[in-house]
Amino acid sequence: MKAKSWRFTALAALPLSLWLSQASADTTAAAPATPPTASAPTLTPAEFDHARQIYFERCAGCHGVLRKGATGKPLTPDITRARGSEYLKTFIKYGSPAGMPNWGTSGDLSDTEVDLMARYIQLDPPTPPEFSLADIEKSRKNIVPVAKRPTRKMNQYNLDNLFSVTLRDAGEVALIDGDSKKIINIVKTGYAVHISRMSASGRYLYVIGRDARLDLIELWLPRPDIVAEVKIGLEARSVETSKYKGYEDKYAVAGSYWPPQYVIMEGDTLKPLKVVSTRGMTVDNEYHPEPRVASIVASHFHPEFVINAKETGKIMMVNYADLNNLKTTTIDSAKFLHDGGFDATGRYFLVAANASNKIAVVDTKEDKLAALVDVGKTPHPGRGANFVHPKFGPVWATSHLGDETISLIGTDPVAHKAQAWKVVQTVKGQGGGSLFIKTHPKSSNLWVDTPLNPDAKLNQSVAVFDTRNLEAGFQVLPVAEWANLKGDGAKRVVQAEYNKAGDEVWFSVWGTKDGESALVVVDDKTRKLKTVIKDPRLITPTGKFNAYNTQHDIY
Ligand code: DHE
Repeated sequence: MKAKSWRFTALAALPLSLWLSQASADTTAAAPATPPTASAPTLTPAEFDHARQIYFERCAGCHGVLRKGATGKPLTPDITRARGSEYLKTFIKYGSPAGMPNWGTSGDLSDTEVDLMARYIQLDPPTPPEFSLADIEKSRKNIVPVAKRPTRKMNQYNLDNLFSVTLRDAGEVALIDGDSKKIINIVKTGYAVHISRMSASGRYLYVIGRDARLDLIELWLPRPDIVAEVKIGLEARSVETSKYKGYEDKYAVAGSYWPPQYVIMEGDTLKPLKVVSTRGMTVDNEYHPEPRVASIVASHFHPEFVINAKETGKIMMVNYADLNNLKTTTIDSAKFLHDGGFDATGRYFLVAANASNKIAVVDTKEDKLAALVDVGKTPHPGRGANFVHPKFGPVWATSHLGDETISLIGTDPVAHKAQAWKVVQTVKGQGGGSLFIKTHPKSSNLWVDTPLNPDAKLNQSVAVFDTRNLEAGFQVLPVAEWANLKGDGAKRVVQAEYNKAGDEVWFSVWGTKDGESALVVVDDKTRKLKTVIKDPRLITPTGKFNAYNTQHDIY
């Protein structure tokens, strides 16, 4: 009886904005959760709730909901109890050079919270509820029905050059006119909103939050705004739309971290049509209960989504031509698939299997693995960078979280066959802790950020190479200094994004939630500061998505 009341107290108190929506209240009550065993440290129900919320917000992304590990180490009780509270507290407070953030000394967690988390992770992980198609449908809001939407563009904005900017800690996106640099609208989205993606026609913008709330923004409205919303699970990172000829704007697909599944929806209403679980065997033929859906892209060669299951290393080419008789080609690659992008032709998709230190190359025309390429430590390309190397022809590049290198992979199996799917050159950047690399077909600059490098000098600046002469090394631009933010908190420079013309490049200067942040626009040709966009509403900007470049996979 005692255990039961513990269980219901803990689950019922969970904030709706996190794991559960209103619509899934029934699912909550039925959710299985494992109470702590006698030998584990004890937590009050209130402490348990607080710890679970912190775990969801800070830890689950790397260690997994069931704590089986991925980018971060496994944290199951057999491991954590053997380590003991003092060891765990030190690790959580100070972090590690291998990539564990210093949650205590960074000020993100208080000493009491560090102590709480050290005890929490020695308990059995609670299993969150499942989320069915009915739960998804119950959560859906048809805010502006299709019949009431405009039939043509009702504003004067140059929508091709619109930027959708993630305001991470505000749970919002800022829609910014790339021409005037003025904020068009700030739209309330999901918790710690993650990415934005465009529909094939450029009319719709899709935004997904970590809490799996998916918002559909209609760009034709006099002031672009949300017209539909749905919760596709309890935790998510990815969304994409159908781009194959004849299916433009027809479907959206979103992948969730929990439950491990993907959902295909109507593109204009977000009505869920099909939910498919990703649970199953890894490429090493072991069962995994939580293969989270990482990146998703839309094929240009077939009516297919390319869906990457992180823990299993399986890449699923899901054909959406007939949802009732769903055909899926499953490609074995390498474990811990994360982020990636197309080569310049749009035929090959290159995705980081980050903790395997590999890039998997998928031929989306033949639906086959073209290669598995060994690169540096923990590749993290974002969507990567395509350019023509003076010696090796077309290449795609990734930087790394775990070392300072940038790997260049040949992508032309016809005219540069000997170089195709091989690392043709490795250059050294400023340091490890890189998350995103970027160039543009009209530019010869290659930008490499280092926001997770512990050295403030590195995480507050960006390195830029000349793709025509990589041997010459890089120039460092003091982007955070240019932003001239008030206060001493973090000022991480993150994710370069080009405008449509490819003649200017935008950076986020990611400040603290309560402090100042900014967007810094650099002239691509001169590499000089063009302008700083500041506004009290720009809270913790991180990812930026130029409508045209995102719609056409230009990077
Ligand atoms: Fe991301 C892309 C997952 C932390 C900013 N991030 C992605 C994708 C995945 C992912 C699966 C690919 C989506 C796609 O293409 O369909 N990210 C995760 C995590 O699991 C992780 C490591 C931990 C977590 O708890 O979420 C994580 N990501 C972050 C951040 O802390 C970043 C830097 C800031 C933020 O806003 O949260 C961040 N992730 C981004 C951005 C992209 C992204 C900007 C898209 C890059 C692009 O150019 O497309």
